[in-house]
Amino acid sequence: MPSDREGGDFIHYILFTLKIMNYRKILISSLFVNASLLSVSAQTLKDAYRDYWYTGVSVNQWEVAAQQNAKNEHDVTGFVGADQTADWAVVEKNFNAVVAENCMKAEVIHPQEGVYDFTLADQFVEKSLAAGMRVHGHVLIWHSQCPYWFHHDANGKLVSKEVLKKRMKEHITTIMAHYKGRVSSWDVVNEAFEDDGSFRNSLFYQILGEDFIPLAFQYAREADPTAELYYNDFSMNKPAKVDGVCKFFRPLIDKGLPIDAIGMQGHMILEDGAQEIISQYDYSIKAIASLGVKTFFSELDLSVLPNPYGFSGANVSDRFAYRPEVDPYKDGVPADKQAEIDQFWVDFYKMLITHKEDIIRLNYWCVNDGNSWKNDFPIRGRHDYATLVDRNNQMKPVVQRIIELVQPQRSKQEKAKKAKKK
Ligand code: 9MR
Repeated sequence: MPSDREGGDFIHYILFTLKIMNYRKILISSLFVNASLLSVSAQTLKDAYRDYWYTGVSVNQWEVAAQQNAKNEHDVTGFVGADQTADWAVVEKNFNAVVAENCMKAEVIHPQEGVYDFTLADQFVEKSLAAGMRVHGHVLIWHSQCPYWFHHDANGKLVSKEVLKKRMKEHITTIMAHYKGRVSSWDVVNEAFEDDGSFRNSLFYQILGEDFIPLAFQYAREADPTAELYYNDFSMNKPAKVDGVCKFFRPLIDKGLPIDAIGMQGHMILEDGAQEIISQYDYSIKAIASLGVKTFFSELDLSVLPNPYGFSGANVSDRFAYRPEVDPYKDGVPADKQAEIDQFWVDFYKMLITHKEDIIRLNYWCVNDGNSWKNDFPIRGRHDYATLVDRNNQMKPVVQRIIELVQPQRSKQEKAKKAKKK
């Protein structure tokens, strides 16, 4: 029998042991909680939506490789790029598909007749494939960033139908053959329509009429029968535009046009009205799906800045003058505005989720707010917040809310409670 003192010590010992056990329990459960919280917050956009669609992003040449040589010091628009290779970690971690922002456009890759320069595009494709990403090709036939030689003869006259067909076929075949088996899908034709649904009066249209579109798809299918082939345009939230595009493609698709999807760029402007944008895209997705092809968003971003000129679309030639009043968030976005932006993304994703079966890919345009083209378009030198990644390469908090939309797991609080009880 232990003495009183011994008995007291014994009780202390028991209490002490229980306490330790309790601490251990708390420690173990808190480790458990932290681990589960970690696993929730470590979830990435690409992983959360893996069973829904590809989550992609465009990358520029300075994100792919630090450019040393003078030839690559500026892009085709004169923008001087600094070394942005640090962005690549964000790309690899959060996205599983990529597209080149500029270096696969005709002006870069095929600057003169018969002269191809795959230098930048090859760097981009090799690095992306090595990182296990799906590579999308942008773009084969597009009126913009298309070199002068493509449509003109030596005397500066527009070429004949036959010459343009030959040039288109050679251009498409050479580029697609070069990337056969490596580039999974292509924007075969880009931006052939105006916002009212009529044809854009591009040089392709002036020379070949609307035939340039089915011809391009035919050449592309012949060049690489394994690649997916897409049409792609901006302002596809506008009913008149999507209706015009669908009206043109429906009979062609019915007759067997080799096309896999019709894409929407998705350059959005918050000032247009969150609910309006969302319900318009809801309509557009249904309209495209009714043709029997898939859809995708190829260039998603959301401008949160004022739109005093009532601008819409993504015509790169549209520019307006800078005024301080149109650049209100130089030092950051106020909390109420941020809440509105976040709610937009959540509601937009909720709508997209209902169309899971029809969407191939959600592709963001530019990796982060800092290098987004929206800072310079349509007004140069503004501070926009158009992407889901901030200027320090951090995913914004709203991304976690977007992830939780498709996470069937319990909420963090429920998880923590359960773990405590164990
Ligand atoms: O983001 C691209 C920007 O760096 C270029 O200066 C611009 C030149 O045309 O093209 C931008 O990308 C466009 C894309 O290729 C097609 N849709 C509209 C995009 C924004 O203009």
